[in-house]
Amino acid sequence: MRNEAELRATIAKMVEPGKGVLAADESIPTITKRFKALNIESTEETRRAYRTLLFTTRGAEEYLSGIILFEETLTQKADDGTPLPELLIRHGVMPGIKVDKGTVPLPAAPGDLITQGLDGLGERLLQYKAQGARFAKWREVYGVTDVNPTPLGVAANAEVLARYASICQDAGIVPIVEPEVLIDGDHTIERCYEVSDAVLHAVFDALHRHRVMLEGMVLKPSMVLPGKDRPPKASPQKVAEATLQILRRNVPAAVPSINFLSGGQSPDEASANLNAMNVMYPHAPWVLSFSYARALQDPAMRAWAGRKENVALAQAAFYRRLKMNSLARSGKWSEAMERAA
Ligand code: 5MM
Repeated sequence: MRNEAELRATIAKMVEPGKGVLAADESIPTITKRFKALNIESTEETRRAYRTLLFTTRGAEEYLSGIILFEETLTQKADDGTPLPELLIRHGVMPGIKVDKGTVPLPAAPGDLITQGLDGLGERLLQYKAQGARFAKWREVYGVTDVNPTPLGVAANAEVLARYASICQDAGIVPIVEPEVLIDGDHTIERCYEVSDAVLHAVFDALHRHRVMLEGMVLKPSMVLPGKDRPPKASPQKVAEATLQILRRNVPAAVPSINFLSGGQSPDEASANLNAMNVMYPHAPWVLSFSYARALQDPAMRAWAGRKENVALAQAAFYRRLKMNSLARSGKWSEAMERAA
C-alpha cells in the first residue's frame, strides 16, 4: 500500500495523548471577516503577527500535535526570521496545510456547494511537503434546508473528498477529511442527524471506492446540533448521544482519529460537547479530539485586538482554551474548571 509507513508515522504523532489540532487555516477573506468584527485591520503583516502570537504561545505544544496553516503562512517568518513552519517543527508541532480552494455553487443542485482545487493538487502537495507540511485539510460544506443537501450534492461532495484524500496519500500526506454540515438555519437536531448520516455514509463509501487507507486519514466532522436559529441549544448529553450514534453507524474502527470542527459553537460549548462524548464513550475505537478554529482562537483574538501590548494576554487566553480542550478530549473537563480558569 502507498506510503503506508510514512502515513502511519504522521498519524502516530497526530493522536498523541492529550493533544489535538489547531485550525489556523482561515483563507484571507475569512480571517479578514474575523478581524473586521473586532476592528482589526487585515494585512499580510497583521495576519503574520497574529499567527506568530499563537505559534509562540509557551506550552501550547503540550496540547497541540499539529496546526493547519493557510498557504500564505507557510512562507511567513517569525520576528527573528525563522520560517513559521520551522518554528512549529522545532516545538514538536507538525505543520499541516489547507489545500482546498473554496466553494462554488454545484450546477444542477440548487442550494448546494462544491469545493474546488483538485487540478494540480499532486504537484502542490509536493511543494507543501518540501515546506514542512505533513498533513492536509479539505472542507466540503453542506447547508441544511428541507431539501438541501440534495442527493446529487451529497454524492458529488463525497466523490471530491475521496479524490482529495487519495491524492494526498499518494504524496505521503495524511488527509484530514472535513465534511461540514452547517449550523446555519432553523433546522432541528433530528434534521441535522438525518443529513449528517447521509453525508458520512456517502463519504465512507467514496473513500472505500477510491481505496483510501483509512488508517492513514483523520475525519473532521461537525457535531450533530440544532440550527443556530432554533433555540434552545441541545444539552451536551443530547449532542454527544446523537453524534456518537452517527459515528458508530458510519465510521469504521480503522479510522484512528476524529477531530471535530467547532462550527460556530461558543468556546465553552465546544469543550462541553467534546467532553460529553469522551465521558459517554471512553473506549471508542477512534480518538475523539478537536481541530477547532473559532473555539480555540476567539478569546485570544478578542484579547489581542491587533495591539502588541496585548500579546501576553492573548497568549494566556489561547493557552487556557487549549488546556480546556485537552481535558475535554479525555473526558476530564468540567464547568467548575472552566469557571476557575
Ligand atoms: C469549519 O471551519 C474549519 C473549522 O473551524 P471552526 O472550528 O471555527 O468551525 C476551519 O478549519 C476552516 O475550514 C478554515 O478556517 C478555512 O475556512 P475558509 O472559510 O477560509 O475556507
